[in-house]
Amino acid sequence: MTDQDPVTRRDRRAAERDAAHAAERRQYRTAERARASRNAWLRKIAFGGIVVAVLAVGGALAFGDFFNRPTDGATAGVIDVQSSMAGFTPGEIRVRAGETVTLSWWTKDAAVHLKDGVHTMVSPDLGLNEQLPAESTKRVTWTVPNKPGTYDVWCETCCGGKDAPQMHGTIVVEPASAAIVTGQALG
Ligand SMILES: [Cu+2]
Repeated sequence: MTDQDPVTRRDRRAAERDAAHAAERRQYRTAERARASRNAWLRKIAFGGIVVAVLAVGGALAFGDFFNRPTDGATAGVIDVQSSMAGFTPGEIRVRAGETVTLSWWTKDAAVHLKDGVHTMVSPDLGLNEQLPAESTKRVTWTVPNKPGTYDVWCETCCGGKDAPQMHGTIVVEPASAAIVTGQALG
């Protein structure tokens, strides 16, 4: 065994150095690719987050009244009605002739905006003449007269009262028989 030729040793070291540099470059490229794909991911997540935030804010604005409504533990079969400066929400309710319904009627309006400190719900044809104190919730139990048709209901204690179009709502009384036929059809 003889020592390796110095030239061969130099060549071998040069080759090792090249190989090491090549490996470094490969590692660097791999890391670059990983970082690029991570950044793409983060951009997607950030964009998704913005979309979710926008939807959440929009939803909160749209349904704020709904979620913030003072609850009286309203349950199924109870009709939720809000009175405000915009009138009744919903603007139309449907009931059945002869049935007894419960309205969960509420407002967030302060007394200062309301004549005598109340909103009202007036529909002489339907036997309704109710008062709702400011910032309160009240249950109104009402037996719907057996008079199918479409009726006007209004508030006469704010925002111009009966003369103001926005203070009116609609109550549709559906015939009891139609409801029974529908019920049979649905089995
Ligand atoms: Cu009112």
